[in-house]
Amino acid sequence: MTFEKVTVIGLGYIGLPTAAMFASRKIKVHGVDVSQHVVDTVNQGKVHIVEPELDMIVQAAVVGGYLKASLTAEPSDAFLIAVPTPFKGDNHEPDLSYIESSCATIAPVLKKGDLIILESTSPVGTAEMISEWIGKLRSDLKMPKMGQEESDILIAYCPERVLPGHILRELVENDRVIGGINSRSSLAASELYKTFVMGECIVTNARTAEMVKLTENSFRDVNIAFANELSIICDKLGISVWELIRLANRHPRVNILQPGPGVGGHCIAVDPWFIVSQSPKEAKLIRTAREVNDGKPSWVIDKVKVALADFLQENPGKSVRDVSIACFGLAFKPDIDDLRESPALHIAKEISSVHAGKTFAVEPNITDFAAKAYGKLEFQGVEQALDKADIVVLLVDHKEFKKIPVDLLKGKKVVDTRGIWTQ
Ligand code: SAJ
Repeated sequence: MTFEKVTVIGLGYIGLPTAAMFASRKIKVHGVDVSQHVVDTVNQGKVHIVEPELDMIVQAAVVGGYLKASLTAEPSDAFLIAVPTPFKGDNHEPDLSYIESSCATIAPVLKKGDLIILESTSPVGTAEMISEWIGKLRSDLKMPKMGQEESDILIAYCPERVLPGHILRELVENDRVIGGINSRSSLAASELYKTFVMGECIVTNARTAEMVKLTENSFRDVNIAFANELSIICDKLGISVWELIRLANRHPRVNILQPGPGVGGHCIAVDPWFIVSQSPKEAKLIRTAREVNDGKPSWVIDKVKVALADFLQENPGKSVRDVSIACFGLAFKPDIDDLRESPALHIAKEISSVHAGKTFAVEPNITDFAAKAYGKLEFQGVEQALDKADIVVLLVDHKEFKKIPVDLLKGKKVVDTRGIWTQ
């Protein structure tokens, strides 16, 4: 199968870099997004997200005439869907409305032989739902079914697995899991990815590929929950969790992850719920891990309250209003500016809303503070915050914070959720 033109639906953290990779291999790419701002930005050869080197490759693709964007789809040989799949409601059910509307966008321009690839993290069975949704809109096309080779349209689920901050390298180097509804779909999707993927393209069926993606992120969530639970137990027992993990990891078959203030981002804090909502009775461990990680921010806030009470007891002349608390880091992980589902942001905002004195926030990766709502938080640089704060709360292990000499923390109460100052 030859691919002269590919349409990418959703020009976000995954869709845009993937579109740019195809374009860099001289495949014509048509990008589609619901946001006029995103469409305009891409057509100017610019990017609307922070990701190393993405700006250069997008600019080259647009200037070379290989990438353009619009609000609507155009006839193509392949359609790649990379739209968000958040969860909704108290039961954390996956919200597939963006995928369904992507199907409505591409249905009118589909023709016999076209390939549809879904990259969005999705519950098991979503590729088959795409087949049904499009089948209802295009009764003239024979849509694929699991176990049947004959179809006019090919559909595969191929999860993205790249790490934000390393997306362009990982897009090329990572192995890809390719899950076609039938084997012709898998073969076609494999051929398309091989235009830029240097890793192995491993073929399976759509359902297994969907579960692989959910499993990868749940594996990490469960392992982080183990570390977070240990940190709470160790705190109670007066043991340094950092030393404990270092020592336990000397065992050749033990590899414990690091505790923190909770789990953030749009993937690991979300995807395990897709397994839980589909198999609520069976997914006991996965649900508990989510609950442990989601409960960690409240535990950190309680630690800050204890630090405040201790400080006031040691400084009887002072009232709560006189005490300044500095929160170091707001992003969901080190050295990025991404605030999505960030436990650090949640903790800092919560402290600022309940604390009668000043609450400072230090976030070296964000400069445009005015553009976002941060409650009562007051932004400060590293030095000013250290100078003014009585209580210091380390929430993200950004490189700038690792350099702070521990001497500068003398006389302050420290709540270090990452173990960079207090090992
Ligand atoms: N975290 C810890 N302790 C650790 C490791 C991570 O508390 O030892 C926290 C981080 O601080 C952060 C959260 O977990 O709040 C998630 O960070 P991460 O670096 O583990 O993962 P993400 O969300 O940036 O990217 C993940 C990756 N998945 C896996 O590693 C299995 C990435 O490969 C996926 O492509 C991405 O999710 C996705 O899009 O699904």
